[in-house]
Amino acid sequence: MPKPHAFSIGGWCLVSGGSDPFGGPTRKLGLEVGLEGCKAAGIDYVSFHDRDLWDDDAAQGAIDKTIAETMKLATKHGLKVYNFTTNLFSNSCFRSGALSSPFPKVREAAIVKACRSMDLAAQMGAKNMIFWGGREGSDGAYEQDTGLGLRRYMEGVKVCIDYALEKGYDYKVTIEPKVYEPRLLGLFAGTGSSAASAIRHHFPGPKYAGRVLVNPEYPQHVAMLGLDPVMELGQLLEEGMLAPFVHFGGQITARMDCDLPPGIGGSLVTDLMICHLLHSRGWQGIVEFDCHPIRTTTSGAGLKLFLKHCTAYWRMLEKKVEVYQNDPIVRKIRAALDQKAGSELEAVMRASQQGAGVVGAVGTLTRSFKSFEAASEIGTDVIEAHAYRLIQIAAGMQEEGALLFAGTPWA
Ligand code: GLT
Ligand code: MN
Repeated sequence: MPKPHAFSIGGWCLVSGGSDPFGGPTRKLGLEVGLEGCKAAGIDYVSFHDRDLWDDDAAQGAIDKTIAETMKLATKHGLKVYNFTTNLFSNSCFRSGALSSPFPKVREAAIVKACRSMDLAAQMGAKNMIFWGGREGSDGAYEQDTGLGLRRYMEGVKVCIDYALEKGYDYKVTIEPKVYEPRLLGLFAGTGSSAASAIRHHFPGPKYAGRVLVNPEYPQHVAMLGLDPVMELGQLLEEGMLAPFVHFGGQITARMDCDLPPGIGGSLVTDLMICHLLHSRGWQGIVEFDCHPIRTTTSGAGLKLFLKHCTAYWRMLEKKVEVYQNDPIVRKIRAALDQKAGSELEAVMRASQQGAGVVGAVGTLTRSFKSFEAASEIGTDVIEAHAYRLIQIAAGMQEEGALLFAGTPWA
């Protein structure tokens, strides 16, 4: 049985009123309604932006009071604060970008705000600081060299990390990639792989090792581009760049960020494989829901049902992961897909790892190689069989579905 993941949710999701560009809120629920629903749903953590809690120009006294009230409320409902994030996108001063704006006055404002958050998040006991660069990009005017823009963004994040380290805070700092929206052309470091590459380039050396990571939002921020999150997730896990949490929700492919309840609009097979990959890699992080009920849900009861759905959905995926791991048909399919390499190939790979003897090893391999025609004769039908079995497991039809495999090597 895979070890179940713990859950968190964005506080902004709990108070989301369901507005869209064509209409205002359809529900007005105070934070406490959502917090109350979290415990019942099995959610242990909640996260905030600075601007969810206080106005950007609020005085320190007012901020301290809000922190005390929020912490009291969270504790009352058995919740801890997990992530904190600076809203560097809503204030109109950030219309040209924030840490990456071409205008130095705006970059100053962003640094002041983000460093202030570093202090306030510590007061709330947050573990990670999320940087989502909602305005770090362009609306299509190519107003600055895009490499310079990305560099400014990363250098701004670095100032905030250096500030936190000097103050003795031990946050993990995460970049949350999204390709576009609200900026129309694109955001800097817009995909998981581009964010990972930028982090490696701008945060070299042991001081930042393992501290600056990528927190993806699946499927929303990837599927909105028409891509599949499982592809990117594998890279982040393989390269040790995945944050100790992921954002999760639902998305209709190739739309603006929908933040739908999990499962709505997306692919159950994809969600299952996200959950499977995290478990099979032994990732023990937190699943943070960054999504909200749709606009037709107007009551506190509806919000609480949504919260239960979020956690029940992930638990359902985990049950299906267990079915997948123990399924006899999958085992046979996997055996065909996970074959051990022969000794000549192994010798080539070993030489390459050691950085010596590659020419000799490839020579040996070439001499024992029969023909491309022979290489083409291997059976690869198993790949499609795997997809069929996955669909059956996702649909909960694995018992009836087993009949499909009668007469195949995987029955
Ligand atoms: C915004 C965005 C989310 C991010 C939040 C963190 S802000 O709501 O759409 O995906 O996680 O800053
Ligand atoms: Mn998110």
